[in-house]
Parts: sequence; C-alpha cells; structure tokens
Amino acid sequence: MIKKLLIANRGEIALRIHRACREMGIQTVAVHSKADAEAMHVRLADERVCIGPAAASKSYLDIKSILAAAEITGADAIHPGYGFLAENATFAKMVEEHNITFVGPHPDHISLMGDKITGKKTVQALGIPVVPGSDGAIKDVKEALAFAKKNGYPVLIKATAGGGGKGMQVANNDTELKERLGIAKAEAKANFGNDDVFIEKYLTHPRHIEIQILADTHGNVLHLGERDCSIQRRHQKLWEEAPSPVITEKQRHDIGEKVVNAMKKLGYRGLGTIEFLYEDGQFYFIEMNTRVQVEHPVTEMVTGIDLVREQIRIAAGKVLTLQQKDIKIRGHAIECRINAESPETFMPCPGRIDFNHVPGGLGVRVDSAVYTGYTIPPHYDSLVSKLIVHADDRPKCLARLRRALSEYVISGIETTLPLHRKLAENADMQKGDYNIHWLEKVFLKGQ
Ligand code: MV4
Repeated sequence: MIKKLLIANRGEIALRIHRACREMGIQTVAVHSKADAEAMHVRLADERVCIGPAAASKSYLDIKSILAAAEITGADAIHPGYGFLAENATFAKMVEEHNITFVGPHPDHISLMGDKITGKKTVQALGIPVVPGSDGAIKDVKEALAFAKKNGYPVLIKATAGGGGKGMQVANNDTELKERLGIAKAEAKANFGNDDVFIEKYLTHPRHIEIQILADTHGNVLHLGERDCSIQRRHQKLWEEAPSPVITEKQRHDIGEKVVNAMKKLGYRGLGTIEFLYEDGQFYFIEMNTRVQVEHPVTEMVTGIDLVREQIRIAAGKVLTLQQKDIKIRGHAIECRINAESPETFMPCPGRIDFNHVPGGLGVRVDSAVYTGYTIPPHYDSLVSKLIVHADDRPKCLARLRRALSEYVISGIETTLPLHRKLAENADMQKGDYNIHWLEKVFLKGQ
C-alpha cells in the first residue's frame, strides 16, 4: 500500500486529498508556492516543501521541482488533483519512470483523450454514441462544405487539441463555414500549436450531462450515475447536480452500461468522466476527462462512495470491493461553486477574508480551504468554496440549499454567494428547466 503521498495541487482539492489520506493512514506531503505558505492543506500535511514562486508555471506546473520534492521526502505516490498537471501525460509518465505511483490513469489513456479526434473515434468504435461529425481532421474547405450539405446547418468547428470550449466556431451557412474554418485553424495553431480541426453537427439546446466511472487494474469497471453540469458561464461550471432532473432510471442504466463496456474494452484504470451533450432524449459524447473533477462531491453524496479514497486504492492495485448492483442513487445533491468574484461582472476579487461562517446541519457539506483571516492570492483560480447539499429528493434539496446559503457568510471579499441565492429561488431552476445556454441567455440577461 501507499505510505506517503505527495499532493501536487493547492486549495480545496489539496485539502480533499489530504483528508482521504489521513483516513487511510497515508502520510501526506504538501508542495506549495511562496504565495501558499499559509494555506490550510500545507498546515495540515505531515510534511511541506516550497517548490517555487507564486506563478503556477514556476511552482505547481514545474515537473522537475515536484519530482525533486517527491525524491527528497520519499513519497511513493503523487496525486495531481484537477487542473495543473492532472491531464499532462508527460508528467504521469515521468512520475512512473521515477518508480512513484501516479494516482491516475495510464499516461497513454491521458494522451488518447487529450486528442479530441482520437478520443472520439476510439469511444465511438467501443459503442458510445457520438455527435455526427467529420471523419477525423478536415483536410480542406470542400470536405467541410460536403459535410454541411449532407448533415445540414448549423455546424460547429472544433480544434482537435482543444477542449473546454477553446477554439470553437459555429457556422450557419456556406459563407460562414468557409470564413470560420480559416479562423478556427489559425486560433487552434496559436493556442495549441496544432491546427487540426474537425466539424460536427451543432446541437442548439443541449444539457451537459456526464457519467462518473471507476475502474480498477483487474478489469472491474463501475458507473456511478450522472451529473448535470449545464449551469455554466463561459465554460466555467457554477452549479452541478446529481441525479439530472431529466434522466430516467432506464436512461441511466443504458448509457451507464455502454460506458462501462467501452471502458472495459479500453482497459482504462482510475476515475474517469465521460462527458455528453444531451438533447431531445439522446446522448452524444463530447470528451472524456481522465481526472477527479471539481464536482465529484455530488456523486459522493448520492452514492455514499468516497471517490478519492477509491482512486488511491485503485492506484495501489487494490480490487474494487463494490459491484454494479451495490451502486444505488439515493436522494439528490447540488453543488454551488462559490468564487471570489463579483456576482454581477464575474471580475475576480482576491483579498483577505475578514469573516468566514460556514453553514452546517444535516445534509450540508462545505469543501473549502479558506478560513477567517486567510488572504486569497491573486495568482490562481477564484474558487473559494464548494457548498454541497444532500436531501431525499430535489425539492427538499433545494429547500436545504436555500437554508444553507442563508447561513453562509464570507466577508471582506466579493463572492458569487448572492448569485447562488437567486438561482436557488428561480422558477426555471426549481423545475429543472434549463440547458447549457440558460444561465447566460436567460437568467443573466434578466438580471
Ligand atoms: C458542442 C456543442 C454543440 N454541438 N458540440 C463546449 C466545450 C466542449 N467540451 C464542447 N462544447 C460544446 N460542444 C456540438 N456538436 C456545444 C458545446 C458547448 C458547451 C458544452 C458543454 C458545456 C457548456 C457549453 C457551452 C457552450 C458550448
């Protein structure tokens, strides 16, 4: 078993990983930048190593410094969390070459899913439904026009090295397609150093629904149901829930089975999320994430499974003790991402938290690494806290969420708490009547 684990991350996820390790009897090593010397996960870890200055490129993204910290402390595993190096195949490979356990998938599976065309082709061949699209990279304008003629407009141009929405272009007719193909290729080249693009039929009103899976190194794969992550702004999720308000037991079973069979054939290991767009009753694969996700707690609340613990057990070569029949979706969970941002303009507002009062009580969980007197550094993302609420059904969960949000006080900085209070009161939200465009096009327009 793993004895000492290095946490190659910061903030709430570093603390989340530390907590799982503490409960498992695993020693922890926190690595931190100069800006994070006072961080909670650093205070709680068994050992700490300063790996560089505030800039992430010189600390949390510095592979050599992190590997040196692991060598010095004798860590036998590294957990990358999310963001930073979590989906960097080179890092995963280097960790393993140093005979350190990488808490994550095989590096080849990280690369495979990092390339959107290869990822899509692979899962399609394994029986997962995908969005109708070009057969691989678009060679020329003629090929793009032919696809649009056959499938109809609108179409969406995507960068193969993209993901998370970067470098996408919608085209509504031939003129736009000719024009935007060039723009998309230039943007892809500038952003990712790879100008390959592919095209898909553009779904106009989908929900973003993702399936959580868990795979051990002995061929066992489980799915833990879905999360609905449609409430987003500029590709940043704000609110996630499980189960989705629109998915039936049968749909969950059917898509779960497809995903599990595909992952078994692929020989995938670790935690994974298969992202889909869901429109008019159909699922369409968009991409796969090969890491623990920010929104993993909603799945933990409805299944009772500690995902980070399972992730570490899998990395240690343990067999999953659960079977698919043991996985039951119980009640409903909602997560609100509370950011240090203006609730109106979404401008980041780092600074000192003068007072931090977190809600509690039955079914209320707060995953956060901040405290009264803590100063949020300006160098990293603005996530301050995740408020996760669980109850027997969705209406009770919303009532509990409104109650918890009314207790929550974070002063000294601006946060998105007021936005979440309005969302939890909103009629469309109460009906579960929303898609990926609802927040920006309906809710925020009406504010
Ligand atoms: C799409 C789409 C509509 N049709 N693909 C955005 C991020 C990337 N993962 C895929 N994305 C989309 N792909 C087709 N064929 C709409 C989006 C999209 C989106 C997807 C999920 C969550 C938020 C989104 C916001 C805008 C666009």
